[in-house]
Amino acid sequence: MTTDALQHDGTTTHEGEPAVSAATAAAIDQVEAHAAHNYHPLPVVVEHAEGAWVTDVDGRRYLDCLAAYSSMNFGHGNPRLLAAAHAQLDRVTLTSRAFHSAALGPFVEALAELAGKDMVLPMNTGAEAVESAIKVARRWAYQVKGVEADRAEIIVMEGNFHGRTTTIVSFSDDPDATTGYGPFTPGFVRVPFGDAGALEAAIGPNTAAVLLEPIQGEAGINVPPPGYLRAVREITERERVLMIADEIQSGLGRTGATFQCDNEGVVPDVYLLGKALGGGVVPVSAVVANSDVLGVLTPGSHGSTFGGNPLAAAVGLEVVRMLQEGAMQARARELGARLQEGLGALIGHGVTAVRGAGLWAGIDIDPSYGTARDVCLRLLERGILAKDTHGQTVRLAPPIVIDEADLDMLVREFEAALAH
Ligand code: IF1
Repeated sequence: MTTDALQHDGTTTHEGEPAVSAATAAAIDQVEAHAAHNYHPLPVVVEHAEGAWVTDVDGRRYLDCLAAYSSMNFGHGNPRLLAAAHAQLDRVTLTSRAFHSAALGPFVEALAELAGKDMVLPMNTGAEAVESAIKVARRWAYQVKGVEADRAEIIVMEGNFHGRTTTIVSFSDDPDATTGYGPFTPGFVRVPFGDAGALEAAIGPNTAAVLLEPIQGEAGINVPPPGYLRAVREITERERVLMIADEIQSGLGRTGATFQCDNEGVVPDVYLLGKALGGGVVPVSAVVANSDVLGVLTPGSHGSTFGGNPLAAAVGLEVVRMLQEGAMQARARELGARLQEGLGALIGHGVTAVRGAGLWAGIDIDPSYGTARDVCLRLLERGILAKDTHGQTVRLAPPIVIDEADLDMLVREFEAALAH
């Protein structure tokens, strides 16, 4: 339970955090009393949201600069996505894959076409897409490449984040993600992110795939050196190793392209998609590849109760249709350039580095100005929602629908929050 001190103005303070209203404190206490403490959220309780803005239980508005870790690329309450969801709600929402549903075919056909591939495995969460890709890569290694049974290896990156399941954290190098969860799944080799030579040296006869984020999100919006992704593509092609791009956070317009791989002129063997694929309305994820890879899945060899459900398919189809138009990608490019320029001017004035692509930025805070969480708390006071990662980095990923005036206000308030 939290330690509340009721202030004279009716606000309460949670240890070490800014004063909040009684309504906010009550909501926080209720969650703290009954939900697992696997998060330490900022002291704000959202009740309504529209576009790039959210409103808390006291009616106070905040600019959402996290977008649910890039799930809300198309804005809260996107009219096209809600219309698609509302229409499907009145038809059928779930059949399981034991039967066909009319909504699945149009979605998987459109998504495959968007990715330039010919097959889709529809799942629900990002971690499920990653787990499914690990199983597909292993089965492909045994059945197509001819790797000895149970010997397949998948090369992953130092600093990776691909989800929270036991197999995925098996190859994490983040103690917060791994401590106390062993024993771990074998068959993974970790190499430094951005080092093509190390990757090449790690490939052996049992290597099935390389799994990587084109830009590492949780690690702090780490952009690899120019040409790195191209080198990964060339090496994996030559060594007959699957290149699996986890675009769950970097994809679907966030970096100013349909996929971050597009920005590097790279086409991976497998795309992993999630988050914004469901438009922030329902969980939708997918493994997208050609049938020479996904064809290793046969009836009964993989599945999911909700994977490819009609409601998910209807929303996912509308997301794909929006991306096929290209306006979201173009907007992320234009606004992203404006954001990077504005943030770049803060280097040497409380900011030590700015990284990112499109409308996605990682800003390293000079420790003499506080921690990233300190800056996020100051931004909260100023009506901006942002999230820190790994101590000194603030990540910004507003919905792509944010308008220019709000983006400029964001940069001004970020500068002011540094000066606290
Ligand atoms: C949390 C982080 C981001 C992802 C990539 C797969 C997944 C994620 C590149 C799994 C999920 C989420 C998970 C959420 C917070 C957020 C996160 F801080 F955890 F690391 F975005 F960076 N691949 N990322 O970023 O997708 O199963 O969650 O749908 O776990 O705290 P999921």
